[in-house]
Amino acid sequence: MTIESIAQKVQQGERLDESDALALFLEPDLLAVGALANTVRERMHGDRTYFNRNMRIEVTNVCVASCLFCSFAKLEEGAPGAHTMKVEEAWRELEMRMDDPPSEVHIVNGLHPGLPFSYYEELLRGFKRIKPDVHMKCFTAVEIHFFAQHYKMTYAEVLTRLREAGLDSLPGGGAEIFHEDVRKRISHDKANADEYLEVHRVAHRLGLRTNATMLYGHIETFEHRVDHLMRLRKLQDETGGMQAFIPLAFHPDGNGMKNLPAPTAVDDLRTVAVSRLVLDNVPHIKAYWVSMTPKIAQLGLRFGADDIDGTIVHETIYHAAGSRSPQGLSYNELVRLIREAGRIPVERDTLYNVVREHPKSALPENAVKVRDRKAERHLLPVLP
Ligand code: V47
Repeated sequence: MTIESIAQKVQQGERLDESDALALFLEPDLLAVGALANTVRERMHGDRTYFNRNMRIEVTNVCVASCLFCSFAKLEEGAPGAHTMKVEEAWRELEMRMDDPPSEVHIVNGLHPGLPFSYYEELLRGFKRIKPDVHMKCFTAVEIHFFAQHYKMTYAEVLTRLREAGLDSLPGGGAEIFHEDVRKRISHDKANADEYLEVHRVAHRLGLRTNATMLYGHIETFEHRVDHLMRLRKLQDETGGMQAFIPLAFHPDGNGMKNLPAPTAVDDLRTVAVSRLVLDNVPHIKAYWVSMTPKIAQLGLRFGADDIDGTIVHETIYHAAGSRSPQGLSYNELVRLIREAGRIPVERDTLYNVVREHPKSALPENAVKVRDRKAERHLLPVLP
């Protein structure tokens, strides 16, 4: 497979196969791969680039699984650093932000063996009491699988009960690398690939949207990445329920693979680009600024990504693993990153309904450079 023959397929809107995908990972000309992905991205979204006002909460880091890449989990309650919030503490995180409220609360947790199922139902209900229109994007497929086993329910029962309590969609975490040769080494004691995909299948059948991820840049090969993308594309052909794909760059600090280097910028950008080209049926590709850094994520907007995630406010999982990205970005910082990439910033809700579309470049850049929150508030009304 040559880049020219792949380019021809892309121009004709033809689907890429495994050997094309592998060739893209091996192609030395990164910019050629990026340009192809950019063509597809602009065909799908033009210059529009999505972001949202969201916040991350991890209510517990107690986890019975022992994933090799995780720097966040503690095996049991009472271990140094283990923490489980009371539901009131978690609600407080949103209450404190009600002067500038997020439209989405994104919750990912450890697999806690000692909490009753009612804890999660109460958690969701409380958030909706505080802000009835907040979108609750909570619990990875791995957590849903754990709930089903632990509380002896089917996936459909777990999802239905959580939806009745306020769950709106599932985040994409927990996918890691699907291939058994890798999965058995990095996360052997949680949902396997088929189980992860089946949870998403059931969620889609129930009308819930989901995201999907891939944790790359550790012990996996490019063949494993291709296999991962192909399994997701197959599921999406079947259900169409996936909204966004998020490649997650491995962070080595403080975990069982700390001797490995983190992926390079070239690998980050290439992985975004190949994801865009292979996942032709997934509407959105996210350059997640926490995992790639805001600077590489910004470049990702020219390599196939059309989304940069959101304000986040306070991220824990990547910061435990050595991320030097900020904990959160302000609304105006996101607008600026997108604008300076020559794109149109579009504030969205979790389901990609447009909240506010900003003009491509309306303010002198030094006006949006101001980081001070008070100063930003002063500037906000100026934005058309
Ligand atoms: O499932 C954990 C990953 C995920 C490390 O759905 C690590 O919109 C790198 O899934 N290095 C949680 N990655 C985050 C996640 C996510 C993020 C942003 C948006 C969305 C979405 C989902 O983080 C975990 C795991 O795959 N992770 N440790 C690490 N050391």
